[in-house]
Amino acid sequence: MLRLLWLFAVLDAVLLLDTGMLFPRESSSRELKELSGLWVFRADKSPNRNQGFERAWYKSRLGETGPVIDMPVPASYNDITQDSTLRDFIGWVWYEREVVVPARWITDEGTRVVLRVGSAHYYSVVWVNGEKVTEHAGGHLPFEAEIGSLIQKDRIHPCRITIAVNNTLTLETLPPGTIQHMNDPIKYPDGYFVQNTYFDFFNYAGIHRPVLLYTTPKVYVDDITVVTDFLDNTGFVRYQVSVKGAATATLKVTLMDKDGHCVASSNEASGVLKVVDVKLWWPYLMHENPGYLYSMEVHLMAADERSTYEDVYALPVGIRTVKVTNTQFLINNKPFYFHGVNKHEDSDIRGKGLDWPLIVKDFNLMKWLGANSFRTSHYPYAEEILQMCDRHGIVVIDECPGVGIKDIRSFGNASLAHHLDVMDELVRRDKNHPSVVMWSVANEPAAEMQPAALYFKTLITHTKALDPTRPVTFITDSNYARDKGAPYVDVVCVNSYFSWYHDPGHLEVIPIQLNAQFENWYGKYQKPIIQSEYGADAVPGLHSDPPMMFTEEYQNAVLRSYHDIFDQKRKQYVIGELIWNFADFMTAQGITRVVGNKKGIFTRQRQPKAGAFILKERYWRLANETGKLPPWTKYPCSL
Ligand code: BDP
Repeated sequence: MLRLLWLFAVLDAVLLLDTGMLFPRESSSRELKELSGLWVFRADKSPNRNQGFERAWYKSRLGETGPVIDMPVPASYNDITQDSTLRDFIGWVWYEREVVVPARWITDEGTRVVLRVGSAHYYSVVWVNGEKVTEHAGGHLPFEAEIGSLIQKDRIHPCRITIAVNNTLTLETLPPGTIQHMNDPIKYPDGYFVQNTYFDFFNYAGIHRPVLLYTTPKVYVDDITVVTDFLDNTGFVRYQVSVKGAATATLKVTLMDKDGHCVASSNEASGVLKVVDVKLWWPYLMHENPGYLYSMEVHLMAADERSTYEDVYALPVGIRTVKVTNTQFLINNKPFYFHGVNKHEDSDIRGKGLDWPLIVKDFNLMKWLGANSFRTSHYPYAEEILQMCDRHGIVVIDECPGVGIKDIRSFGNASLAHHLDVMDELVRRDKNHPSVVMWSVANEPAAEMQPAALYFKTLITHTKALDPTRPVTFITDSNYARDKGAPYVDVVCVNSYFSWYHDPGHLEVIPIQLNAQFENWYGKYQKPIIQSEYGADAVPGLHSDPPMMFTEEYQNAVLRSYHDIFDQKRKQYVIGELIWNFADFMTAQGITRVVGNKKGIFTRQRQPKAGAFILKERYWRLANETGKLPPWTKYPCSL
């Protein structure tokens, strides 16, 4: 009973968000039209970058306003051409695509047509047939607009979608940045400016995730929230369905197992589904059948004087619990040790654009490595990736784009308000993923600054109120003065680069410094600790023995030395280790980066460096000790 009351209480909190952002799925009542492929593109290279707005480029075909080029969507635009001014462009770029919309979508008055952008960096304005339909601040997260009435106005021509995207970062965006104007005529051309950022990845821009049109009936399932629990063999799925378009509707909610058998059902908009002989959602390498998903099928029926409406939406549901004690991270009440990676959405040519071959390759590599988890450093990843995690049992620390918050002016009210909005959007999008076990509100902010204490207290408290079912963390570096968020988090996540940024070349300092790091943080906060980043750059093919910085041997030595201390502390309160980084990735140009960051254990093209084999051996050994290997794995023969 207490358990059910708790489920009710937390669900109400999750529902603080009032409009849904369900992933668009086809069903018997919903159609979908992907607009991936070639779009028409033009960068606004006018001195003030504002010509597109001054001359209203959205009013006619983009090709009529000036020279245009082909641009793939989804993809970053930066690496598509040979033009360095486009690679390094700052300002507005314009995308356009004409779409033939099925006649029925237009003539059927009971149909809603929605335009959805998976993500665009960073500020977007969208027009349909020359009329503005929405704008959105921030990359990495989806936004939508209902466009049915606009496409009805012009039934003859194809529907013209124009999206202007601006990658300029300010002190109040996430991540923050500044524009610096260089006014010295002896050094710089007239009107010269640069974008300064305080994070270590290339500031890719463009439309990064699929754009699509989808339909729902006029009365539709707007959102679903699930919170799960279990007791002995019984699973509980507390759910809430929110309906839009009518005051009343009849609902039928059915939970199906993997074989399509109904295991529980209800006719209420909210309630608890009881699942006997529950199959829990388990992480990869913790159970022989990881990533078990039920399907919650919501069937809505409604009627008004004109018509009847029927909507069907199927949500994958994994039943699992997450809890944190002061020394452990528990999934389904069993200790879970994160042996995983930090990633980036980053690859040759497409930059941060969603790319299925890359996604599947990365999952294969993570499984090969024996990784059971990753952190979405340093921003929310595509929903398609989280769906893969749900299905494969890869555990996720879901991070918002609060990276590079280094300037005191980025702790002001406007920044905080935006940061809270972004957390709202992130939780709304990802709340139902069983793979997501923790929220990360920021990476390495300059939290020693005085306003940071209140900023992070507000941010973390807000996030916990949004979702009391998941722990919250923020990622700190090894500087203890930056602990302002630590009193409020559930898990302390620390990044450190001993023998790299501190005492470069001195491998011998790692044991003493890493040991002190753990003892200090645990001593002060008595919270479990994840080593959320550690590593060293290795230029593939560069060798030296004794090891020197930037060689594969040095990267190996750093990993081994960290691992020795992890092995001592994981018996106590260290609950995870995430290598920085899974793969090499592109950064801004600078004197510490040789065509990008080389801390990957895989190259950017996903080939292993020597360090990958060290990690692979370790992760499989850890899995053998702490988890349960699925029957199909052949450890240790697979090493
Ligand atoms: C860490 C940052 C990460 C960087 C890494 C590095 O969190 O984004 O890429 O350092 O310098 O402090 O390699």
